[in-house]
Amino acid sequence: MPHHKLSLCADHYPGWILKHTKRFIRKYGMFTPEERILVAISGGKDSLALWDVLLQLGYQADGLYIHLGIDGGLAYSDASEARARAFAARYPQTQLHVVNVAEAYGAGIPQVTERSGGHSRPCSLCGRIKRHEMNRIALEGGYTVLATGHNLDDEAALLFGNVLHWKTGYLLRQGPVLPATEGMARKVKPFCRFYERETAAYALLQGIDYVWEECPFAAGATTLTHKETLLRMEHAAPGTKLQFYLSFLHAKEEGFFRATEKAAPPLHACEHCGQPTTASDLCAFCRIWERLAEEKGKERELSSEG
Ligand code: Q46
Ligand code: ZN
Repeated sequence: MPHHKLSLCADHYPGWILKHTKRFIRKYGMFTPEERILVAISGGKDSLALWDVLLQLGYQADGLYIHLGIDGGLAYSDASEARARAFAARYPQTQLHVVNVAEAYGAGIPQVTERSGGHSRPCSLCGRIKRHEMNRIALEGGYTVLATGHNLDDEAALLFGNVLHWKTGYLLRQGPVLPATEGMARKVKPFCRFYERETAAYALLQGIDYVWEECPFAAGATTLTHKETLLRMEHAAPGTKLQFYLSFLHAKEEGFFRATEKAAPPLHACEHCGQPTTASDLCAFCRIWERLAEEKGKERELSSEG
């Protein structure tokens, strides 16, 4: 780890990750040992490594896997679910919640995207669905905290994109902890200061079997371009990403980013699911399924006319 001027052997490396995760959890006030944590599991290295670390540290952490119905010739969602289930079997004291979107709501991400008639991109639909379901399971299960495995590479790329476009609203919300609001669980990112290769090394050393492939819809995403740019900068000057992110957090602490006087739009309970939304009737998640039902209805009409 040239950015820390530190080299560790396989015996000591996992302990280093545990020690620093615990330090970050305390430093940023993410949660206490008394709280119940729901870890969003994708089947990839970061989320499984995070679940492992939290359990090793003695936290009460359960997992949630959301099957998005993505195949892409790799049976991507099936393969990811299998890894999540195999990992959960290593810790009998924990629970893995599984939501299958197609079974629960009638269509997976590819079908929802197809029926949106090119109006919505898969990742934007997927993001809305995942956020809603994670929050739903957290609230229903009595979890006060929702933890995701975002690492430093993810956070630095997100920050880079937010800065490029000066998305001040997003910059205000970005950080290791997003506090709970009415109807929304607290969100935390305990791995936000670890490089991707550090979480991968932890997963490998712990013998965690994870999905190596990227989601087929990730290709061409702008965050990947930002990651490549940052990687080049990191090669030229090790520690660049860490410095970029930590300096941002420091600037936030100093009050560099402030909420504007403009009042935030009022929140209402969604008429269908009850989750908070700025819309007056349905939340963004319920609108996806309402539109899908309308499309299906139109198709039925057309086929009966034909
Ligand atoms: S799973 Fe979903 Fe990601 Fe796949 S469709 Fe896009 S958002 S790339 S983290
Ligand atoms: Zn809703």
